[in-house]
Amino acid sequence: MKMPDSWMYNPSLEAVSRDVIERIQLERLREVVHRVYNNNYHYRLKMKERGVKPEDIKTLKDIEKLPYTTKEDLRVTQPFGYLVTPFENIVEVHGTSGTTGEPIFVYYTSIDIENWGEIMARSLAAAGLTKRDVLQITPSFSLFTGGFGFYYGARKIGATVVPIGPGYSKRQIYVMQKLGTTMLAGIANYAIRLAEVAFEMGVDPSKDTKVRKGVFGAEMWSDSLRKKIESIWNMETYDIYGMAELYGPGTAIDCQYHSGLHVWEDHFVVEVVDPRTGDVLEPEEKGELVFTTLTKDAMPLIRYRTRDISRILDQKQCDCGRTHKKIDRIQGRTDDMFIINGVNIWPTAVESIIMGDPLVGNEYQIIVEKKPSEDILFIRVESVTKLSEDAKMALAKKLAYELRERLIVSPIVEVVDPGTLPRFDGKAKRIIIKDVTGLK
Ligand code: DLL
Repeated sequence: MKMPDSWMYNPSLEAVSRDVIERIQLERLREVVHRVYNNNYHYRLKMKERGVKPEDIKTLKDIEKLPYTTKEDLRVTQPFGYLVTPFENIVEVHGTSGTTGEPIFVYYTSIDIENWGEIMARSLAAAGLTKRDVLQITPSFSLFTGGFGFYYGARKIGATVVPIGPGYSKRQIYVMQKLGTTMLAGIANYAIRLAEVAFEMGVDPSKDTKVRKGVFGAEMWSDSLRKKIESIWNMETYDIYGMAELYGPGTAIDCQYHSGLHVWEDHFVVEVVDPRTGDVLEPEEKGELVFTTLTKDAMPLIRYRTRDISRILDQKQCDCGRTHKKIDRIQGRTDDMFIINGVNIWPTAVESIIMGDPLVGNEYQIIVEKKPSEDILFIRVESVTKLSEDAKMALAKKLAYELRERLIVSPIVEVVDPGTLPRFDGKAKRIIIKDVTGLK
């Protein structure tokens, strides 16, 4: 059977009418709220404090009566605080990447592994993975959810899985060429790293490999970086979103129309709230993503505050036929915004501007120096090829001008040679905050 470039793994649920989706959501929401109330001390306590009982959830809108759950709630009750099933039912454990502190453990029963595989299979099918594809999985198979998430989904589709994990970039290129990898899965920034290594080996990724599709996520990646990856590899890219607390990758992905990421709504209820006040926002309004899990078995989460910034797109039928709501690409995190002399700056905004310049290479660094008198923003960027000192100065001046015009900050920009700045096999660490106020 010939499968189209992009197809639905489970059309009876992916293209179902909105009425049915919402009916499924309400039924599952009521069930999960009863479950956590009856089986988890912390949820029961929080709901009692808020004066809400499971019976009060009569419509989907009633979700707003429920208390939020935060990363801090999970952290202070580690390791087992939010489990709602006996530990003997747990078949797998993963953890958050710990970018905001200590890793938080998350737990899976065999039902969870099945559901995670389902949403990942739907996501990979949306990106066009079929059983004839060779999928090279570059995130690690570890407490990090990246490797296993892609694995469970690809196994359901029956694609040929190459579970290589991160690093050993030369070997990645070798394997990719020998096995004829057609799809690459990973962290966006690693696609750039791999391309650099390929060129060092005399391999042009756009011509000398069969990789034509990539599924990337796990960190913010701007539209400019995306364009760059697509052109270097001659590939179509798909943006996959997820987090350990919500199974892992697979909460949402864009379809072939690339106009937002479909959230698998029979598994999650998505809301967007004002990160400061917690007020629920309307579609199109930008704020913090909040998810309620509808099918998680071991560790369901009610109104989980992700700290990720996005918006729910105004509901319109997508041309792909999927009826599940779409969110915008992630713009940043509530905790990675930094403030320069009172102006709020999102790293994505900086990345979009610098990566949009054709003379800028693959890496950059943002250094914020907080002094008692003022904050100074340094931006170091690599040029795409080695430049003369004069050309470096000219590029730095141009970028500083662009950043000042668009972000209302006055950064000091330095252009350095290609290959000078640090590379990362996992999530990139490009922002350095130096506090020299003496206040900390
Ligand atoms: O990063 C899961 C994942 C693996 C997603 C592979 C996609 C691909 P955590 O380590 O728990 O889980 O980190 C979750 O990563 O809250 C976001 O801030 C960020 N993130 C994940 N996907 C995206 C994306 C995995 N597509 C945190 N765009 C989340 C931007 C993303 N940020």
